[in-house]
Order: sequence, then C-alpha cells, then structure tokens
Amino acid sequence: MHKSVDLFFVSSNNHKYLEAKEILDSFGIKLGFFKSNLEEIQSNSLKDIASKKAIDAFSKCKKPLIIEDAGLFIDSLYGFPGPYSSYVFKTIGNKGILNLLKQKRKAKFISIITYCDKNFLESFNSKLDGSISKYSKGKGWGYDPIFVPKNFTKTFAELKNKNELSHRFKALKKFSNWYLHKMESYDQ
Ligand code: ITT
Repeated sequence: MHKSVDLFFVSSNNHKYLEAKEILDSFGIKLGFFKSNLEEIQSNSLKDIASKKAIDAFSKCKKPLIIEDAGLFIDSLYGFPGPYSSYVFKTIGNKGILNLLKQKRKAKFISIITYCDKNFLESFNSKLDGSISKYSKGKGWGYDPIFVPKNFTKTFAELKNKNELSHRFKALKKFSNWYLHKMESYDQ
C-alpha cells in the first residue's frame, strides 16, 4: 500500500479537479486543489501549452503539482476546437458545435497532464476516440453532453463511469505509474 502524498492540481476548473481527485484517489495518491487562472500561450501544440502552464503554476503554488490541458478535436472541422476548447465552449457552446456538424461526427478528447516540481517537468498524454451526438444529452459540464465515447451509445454526461474510461483517466494512469515509481526511488 502506498502512503498518501502531497500533490496539488492547479486549475481554474473545479470539475476537472474533482474528476482528477477521484481518479488519483483510486491509485492511492492524495490530490489537493490550488485554484488559479493560469497563463495559456497560443499554440497548436497542447504539450507546449501544458509545459508553460505547469511552469507558471509552479511559480505560484511552489509545491509539487500537476496541471492539465485538455481539448475536444473534431475530425470534420480539422481538429477544431482543439487548443481553443475553453474559449469556444464559452462563446458558441455545445449548441454552436452541433450547428456546425452534418453527417461526419468523429471526434476525440485529448488530455495532457504535466507534472512540475523543482527538479522535474514531465508530460503524459492520452486520447479517447468518440463522436459528437446529434443532440445534447444528459447533465454534465463542458462538452460532456455532446461527446459519445467509442463503443458506447451514451454521452459522457449520461455515463456513470466516465472517470473509469475518460481521456483524463488514461493520462492520469500513465502519470501515476511514473509518479509512484519516482516516490519509491526517493524513499530508498
Ligand atoms: P484550466 O486551464 O484552468 O485548468 P480549463 O477549463 O481552461 O481550465 P482546459 O484548457 O484543460 O481547462 O480545457 C478546455 C475546455 O475543454 C474546458 O474548459 C471544457 O470546456 C472542455 N473540456 C475539457 N475536458 C473536458 C471533459 O472531460 N468534459 C467536458 N468538457 C471538457
């Protein structure tokens, strides 16, 4: 059994924190919340955005931390909204996305988790394939009511087990493997 550890999730988004906390709890990692609006550079690379966000977060939080950069990428819109997911959700929202789509509805969620402390800057990414539903279904945050993961018929907002299959779960699982190993080697 791993001992609990101190690690912070730096974000402006409570929903992301609550999901990350539940997921990391299941791997025996205790996660605190450091709420902050982080600087987000304009780039087509989520990894670059995430690394810069993590460095900015460390300058504020000054404790070992993770940040996440996530986005929804729609194939027929050439990856839009992608790195602009937050802005697009606040402006045109799910209704605007649904209005843009016709037959082709394939999409994916991408998540990058970046860990930062005074010695390390490490990123872990993951994608989850799926599609955009015809209508908004279920009560959920962000794009959850319109995203249907591959091999499912329900949207993220309708599924009870989002946290066992999401892009966030997959990236955090990779991170946990690395992090728990790192902690073990420091213990010796
Ligand atoms: P921070 O950068 O402060 O962490 P944010 O909300 O801007 O918060 P992201 O850049 O990671 O976070 O995500 C961009 C947007 O993508 C987010 O605001 C949501 O609208 C959407 N999003 C990301 N993950 C999602 C998920 O699991 N379910 C639904 N929408 C999601």
